[in-house]
Amino acid sequence: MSYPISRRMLLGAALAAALGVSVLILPVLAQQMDHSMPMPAAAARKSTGTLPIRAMNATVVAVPPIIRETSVFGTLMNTGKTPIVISGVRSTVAGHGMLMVMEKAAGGMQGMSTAKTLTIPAGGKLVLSDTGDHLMLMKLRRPLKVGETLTLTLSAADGRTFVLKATVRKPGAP
Ligand SMILES: [Cu+2]
Repeated sequence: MSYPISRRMLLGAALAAALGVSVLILPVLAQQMDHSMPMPAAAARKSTGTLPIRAMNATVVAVPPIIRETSVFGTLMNTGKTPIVISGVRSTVAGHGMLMVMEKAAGGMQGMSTAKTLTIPAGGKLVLSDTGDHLMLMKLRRPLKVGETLTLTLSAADGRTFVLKATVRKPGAP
């Protein structure tokens, strides 16, 4: 059985497209699989070091046991010379953590929404509060006790982390 010419050309084009795609993909796969190859610049910058952060008044807001999520406030100082881009927060007491920003919605109302990153400017600070940027711990695995210190891990896009010790406090308490 012979296909009409248009059909053959279509098949040929499909084959060429498939080949073209594989030619593009293969080097990428080879780089990912062969660890002896020189790493691309972006991956080479990956680090496991500690972020140059100083934390002040780190607070996990105390919530009734029935509430399964809470906020984290405080001030994060960047003691380094380059901006710190925080891309995640986690803690063993929570199923997952989120980065939050306050935004003005269309009606002028303020609402919080998730953010992929929060940035601490070089030599500057990021204030985490109930009216601005903050962190949230979701799916809490156990009730939190007022006065206990929780360990949170902040991570940056470049792979560095910072262990944040935060005290559980009632809202408004110093
Ligand atoms: Cu929130």
